[in-house]
Amino acid sequence: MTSEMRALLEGLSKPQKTISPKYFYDERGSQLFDQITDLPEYYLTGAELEIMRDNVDAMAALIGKTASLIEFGSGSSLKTRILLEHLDDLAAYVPVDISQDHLWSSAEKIRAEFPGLDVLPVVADFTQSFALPTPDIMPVKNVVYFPGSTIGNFEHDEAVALLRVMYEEAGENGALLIGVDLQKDVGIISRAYNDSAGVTAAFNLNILRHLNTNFGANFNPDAFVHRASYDEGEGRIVIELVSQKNQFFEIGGKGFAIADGETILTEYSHKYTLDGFADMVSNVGFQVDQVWTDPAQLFSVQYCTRD
Ligand code: AVJ
Repeated sequence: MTSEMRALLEGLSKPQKTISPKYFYDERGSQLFDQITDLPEYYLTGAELEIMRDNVDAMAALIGKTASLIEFGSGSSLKTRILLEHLDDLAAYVPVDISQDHLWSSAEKIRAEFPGLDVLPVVADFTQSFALPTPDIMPVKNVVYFPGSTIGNFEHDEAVALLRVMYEEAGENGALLIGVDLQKDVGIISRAYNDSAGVTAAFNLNILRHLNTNFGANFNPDAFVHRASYDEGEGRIVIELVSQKNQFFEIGGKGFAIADGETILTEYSHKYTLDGFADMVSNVGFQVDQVWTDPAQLFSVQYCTRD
């Protein structure tokens, strides 16, 4: 049995059955996520893009000349392009992703769009430290870029562990540029994960189809419904699949029972206060130097340096 299957079975064997959000992103799931980012209720992407467009000159000034930009993720987003367009003297651009196919195809696109940019993709699981490539030009500093509020998927301890990896990869006089979704009116947050077109529900249910197709599971997706609820105490959206009856499923040669109303947890999406986020990064030795928000203060992009 692969270690991946072992981890899947472990998650489904917990009292709170769990499937990692990384299983959202098969081909169909990635398409559905793209649709989510265009939904009127899903404010995150629009707000972050607005922040990037309005403040990219200030960001470029802080990043400075001859830096190496290390993106945690494959770098296929428009946000990355906005940044690269305004950083014309990078020593290198280093996208880091576990999925080699996705990483290489998006690196090729970036190379075609930015001739002269030294694009050095690294295949790695960025939750563990990894070796950085050596660009032809010696970087003045490393700036880790982590857009999209993906930090929100991680529980507090895991988020701190990931920030510690970023701190190490940034190195001396390095920095972190990170997108962080903010706490706000619960109705706004809740609607972003319960859209009226049902795209988020389809995205959530697709995780079961993905496990059926690629991991030999036999879930009945029609017997589950999407639920996204905001936990005010924890400051996070909890995304689950709710079983609509007592039923069984199998995966990796193991059988599971799930009761009517019982859930499978598929994702957390943490929302931060500015103070809460500053506190968290200070645990690993970062300090927040600059915070940009959209006018409605829905979302933030933050520049942190090693103190
Ligand atoms: C890509 C993790 C930032 O938490 O908002 C969107 C994923 N899940 N709708 C988020 C997601 C459901 C998204 N992140």
